[in-house]
Amino acid sequence: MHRNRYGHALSLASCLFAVCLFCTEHCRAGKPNFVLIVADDLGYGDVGCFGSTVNQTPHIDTLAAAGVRFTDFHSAGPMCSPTRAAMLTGQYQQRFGRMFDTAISGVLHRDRGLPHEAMTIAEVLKEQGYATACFGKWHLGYQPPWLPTSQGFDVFRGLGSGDGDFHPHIDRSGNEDWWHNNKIKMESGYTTDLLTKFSVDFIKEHRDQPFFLYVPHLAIHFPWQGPKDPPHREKGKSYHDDKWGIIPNPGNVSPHVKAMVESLDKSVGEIVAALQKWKLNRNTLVIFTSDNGGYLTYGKNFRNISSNGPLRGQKTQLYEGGHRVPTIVSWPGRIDPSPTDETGHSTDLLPTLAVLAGVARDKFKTDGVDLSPLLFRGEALPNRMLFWRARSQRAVRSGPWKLYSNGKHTELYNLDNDVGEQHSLADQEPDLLQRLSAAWAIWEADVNKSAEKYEK
Ligand SMILES: [Ca+2]
Repeated sequence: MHRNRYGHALSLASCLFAVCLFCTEHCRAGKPNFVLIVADDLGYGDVGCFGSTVNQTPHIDTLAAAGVRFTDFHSAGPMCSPTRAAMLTGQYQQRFGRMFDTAISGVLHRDRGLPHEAMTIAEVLKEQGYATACFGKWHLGYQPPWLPTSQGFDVFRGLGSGDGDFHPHIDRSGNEDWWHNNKIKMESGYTTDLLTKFSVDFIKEHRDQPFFLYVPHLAIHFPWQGPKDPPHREKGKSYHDDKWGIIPNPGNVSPHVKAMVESLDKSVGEIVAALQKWKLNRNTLVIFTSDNGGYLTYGKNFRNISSNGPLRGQKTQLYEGGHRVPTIVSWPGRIDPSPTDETGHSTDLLPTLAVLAGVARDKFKTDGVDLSPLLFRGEALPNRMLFWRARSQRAVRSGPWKLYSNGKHTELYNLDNDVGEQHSLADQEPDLLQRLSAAWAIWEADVNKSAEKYEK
């Protein structure tokens, strides 16, 4: 399973000297920029470099070819808000309360959000002098004071909710949902294109200082609308029971998703081109990932939506299809191009960026690990267990082993030879099953203790 790791290490050896020299020079000269592009509901098999034969994604494929393509990277949750909370704080989202076991609701949680004392990547980097921007879907709070400007971002443009219409930017409750910092500022344009324009402008404006650009795209979340699909929602109407867009053939959503994926790919290309135009690409780490797996089906009618490749399950589930996500880390000239099968996790991003920005390890909390030794030297990541909880579902990962439970029965898979989770070995490996279950219980007690103050 680890052949890539060692191959990666060997190929890096020849340029280690250059990297070290760079680090020395770099630390004198300044700090790297970070661009974190997060697709929404993008399945493991939705882009070309991860096996899609339906969607054309030349720019994402080029990014992958020039960087490290993670074949075993995992979102911290199988839905939007949970992963975003973990990714931005570097901690398991369950530490902030059970509200983050699932997507936060525009009906139930309108006056709540990610706790203000949670330290985000933006806050960590802002203390290092970074300019910070969030252009996209927040979904960690629906309105002030729960928007990105309260979590370390200098500027926020985009959606507070989880699924605005891609054209009129109306959320599923019928509210206008297009913000500029803490005020609604409606703008016309296709969501993906607007976010791209903001990103390209931000790069230009901040080209002379270190920046953290967070681009949490709405694509490819529903409403399933490509750039040429019609608007769906009107202000003042509720779309809780009719939220997916205008789909003439619900049995085949794929053409709409294809248009969304290809628009997303164009956005990645334009952001990378802006970095190249301003000669920032060799001083910028670009991360591309997804917040959870794709939907294959939705409700009774919608079929043929996303692809999770060979993986079982889909968004909302703790089978691999719900949380193994296409992830790429690129830094031309600094990171050796290579795929890796090392196991990464949403919580790894904060420690990685913090360390690269020169933050002392005792200055931030994290449940993740710094990916730098893997990215720059091809070293294996430390052995660890990873844990998931989504309401009654739970999962544990340790090496190749994956425990899955839906609250009623428990399954055990060896992902090295059964990535599709088809053959449970729970009966053959009772001791291992018990060990993983016990570890999960210890983990849950730990995160629940952290969450106590938020559950009152
Ligand atoms: Ca999502």
